[in-house]
Order: sequence, then C-alpha cells, then structure tokens
Amino acid sequence: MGTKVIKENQVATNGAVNTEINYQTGKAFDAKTYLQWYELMYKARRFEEMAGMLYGEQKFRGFCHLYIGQEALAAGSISATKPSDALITAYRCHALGIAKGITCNEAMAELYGKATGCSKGKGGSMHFFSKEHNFYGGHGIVGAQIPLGAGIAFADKFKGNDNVTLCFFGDGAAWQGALHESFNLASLWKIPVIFICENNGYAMGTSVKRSTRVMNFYKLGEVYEIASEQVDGMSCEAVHNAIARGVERGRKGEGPTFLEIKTYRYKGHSSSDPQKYRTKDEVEAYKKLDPIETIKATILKNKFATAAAIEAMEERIGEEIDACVKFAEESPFPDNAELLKDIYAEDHYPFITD
Ligand SMILES: Cc1ncc(C[n+]2csc(CCOP(=O)(O)OP(=O)(O)O)c2C)c(N)n1
Ligand SMILES: [Mg+2]
Repeated sequence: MGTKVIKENQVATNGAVNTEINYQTGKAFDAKTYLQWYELMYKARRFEEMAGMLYGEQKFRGFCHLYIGQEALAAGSISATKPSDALITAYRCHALGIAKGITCNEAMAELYGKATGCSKGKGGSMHFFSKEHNFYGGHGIVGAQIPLGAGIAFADKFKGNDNVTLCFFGDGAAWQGALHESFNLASLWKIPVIFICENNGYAMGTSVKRSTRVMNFYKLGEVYEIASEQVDGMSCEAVHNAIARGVERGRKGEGPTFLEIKTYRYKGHSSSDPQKYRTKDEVEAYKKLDPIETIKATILKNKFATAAAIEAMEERIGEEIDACVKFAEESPFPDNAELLKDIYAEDHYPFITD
C-alpha cells in the first residue's frame, strides 16, 4: 500500500531524485525522456504565461486558472502512459490538455472562444476537450469529474482493452461525496483508473489545514483498499514512477490506484486572486524547487543536450506561442448555428434512443 510518504506539511524536496531509476526499465531515465519532459513543461509554462498576460489585457473573457508550478504532473503522467489512455481533470486544464496532444493553436483559440479551438470555442479556459486525444475535459464543478473518470475506465474494462484512465482533481475535491462513492465502486469492481489528487495546499483561498485534520490524503484510498501513495509533485521522475506503477496495476486487471501528489501553484487560484492567504516567502520556497529548472540542470549536468540545443528548443517554442496568438486572433467566432450543437448525442428531439 502506501510506499512513500512525505512528512506532514513538509515542502517536497527533489534534491536527490535525479538519479532515480526508471521503474519500468530498471535503469536511469534516459536523455530522450528528460528532453521530452523539458519540452512539454517549457511549452506549457510559456503558453500559460502568455495566456495570463493576454487575460490581463482582456483579450479574452471568462475564467483563467493557471497550472504554473504543477507542470511535472503533466510531464510525468504522459511519459508513463500511452495515447489511448484517457485523461480527465478539473478546470485547471491547459497544461494537461497540451500534454495529451491539444496544439497551442487549438488551446489559445479555445481561450479566445474561437471556432478553431479544441472545444470549438464553446468551452473556454475551463473546458478543454479532445476526443481525438482521449482528453475528456476540463470540468468546473469541484469533484464532478471523479465519477466520470471512473466511468470512462469502466467502459474501457467493459470493452476489454487495456487502457487506463488518469483522473485528476484538487485537494478541495477530496471531501466531496462523489469521490467516496467512486473510490468504493472502483475498488470493488477493480476499475483501471488512477485517481490523482493534485494537493497544491489550497482550495481557492482555503488552506488544507483550515479544511481538514487529515494531512496525508493518500490514506483516503487505503480506507477503500486502493493501493495508495504520496508523491513528490516537483519531481518528474517520482511522478512518472508512481503513475507507471498505477498503469501496470490497471493493465493487469488489479484495479485502481490513488496518488496524492504534493505540488504547488505559483500563481493565484484564478487570475483575480489577491493571494492574502499565503506569504511571498512560501511561494519563493517552492519556486526554488521548480521542476523545469531542475530538469534543465539535469540535462546539462549529464550532457543530454548542449546549452545551445536547449536554447534552440526554447526559441522554437517561443515562436510556436507567438504564432498561436496570431492564429487565435485571426480565427472566426463560432457560427450562431453551433449554439445548440454538442449538447446531446442525437441531433433531434427526443434525444433518447432505445
Ligand atoms: C461543487 C463546487 N463547489 C464550489 C465550487 C467553487 N470552487 C471553484 S474552484 C474551488 C476550489 C477547488 O480547489 P482544489 O480542488 O484544491 O483545486 P485547485 O484550484 O487547487 O486546483 C471552489 C471551491 C465549485 N466550482 N464547485
Ligand atoms: Mg488545491
């Protein structure tokens, strides 16, 4: 059951994990994996920095919740899974959507509410979606995606394939009844789902300490006889290995996994958050553990790539981000005829078939 536990309220440290062995290969992580992690996290970070700036300039409306600081969860999840594995998450969905294969063009156009967006401009920041890449949203109701994730995984089991579903939610969702109902049935029916609690310490302005006495969330899984772990979310290596263990369990028919991944968001809950509930020192302490900087240092230290090659990659991504803004601005808004589409599977009333 719980294999690795980070002490209560302790800032997760990633100092020693760079030499950690890849759980699947039994060897150190290779150059290709480090470069894949770096590229993905750097792209997500640059995309969101641009999105935050444009939102501040009121180029697009609605909400804008950024994943900045939490990118190692996206990187480690993708390297440990295959494209046919499903992923579902809450409203903080930009980085995970991009990790699953949504392009920067489709993502930025969605923020702008344009027809070329990944949800045809009808979802916005909180509701990225891509059937093509098995990315099932982008959900605004806290905890609502937990039973949906279990249901997607149930469908895969029913169809007899070996896909595993990654179901993300925040620490604020842990006390929703839907989580407990889903955990119970997923365990009972051995559903191939990995429940992932992104424990970033806060639900809007409410710290975990103010909402519960349970400081080790991973224990919630153990109550339902689900294999559970607490994971350092500032480490791509640790995230990859924990997800890989869950994937193996799911593919073998051994049922669900619950990961409490300790992470941190550097920005406010959404773009209109004065952040009075935490100190600047706390934010700075976590920034010192930044997964992007850590992975870059590992790449350079091990000579997996030269500084010039990394710079060239960064420049290429920078151009991709600039281009996606132009693409979004020049794209059309959805047609009025789109308004009532994509609500029901059937085109016409009564919307129910036998
Ligand atoms: C059922 C429900 N209650 C309240 C809200 C308002 N709300 C939006 S986000 C949020 C905090 C959720 O925090 P957490 O789950 O930790 O996710 P994080 O924002 O940290 O990623 C709340 C209370 C909501 N969207 N849905
Ligand atoms: Mg939270």
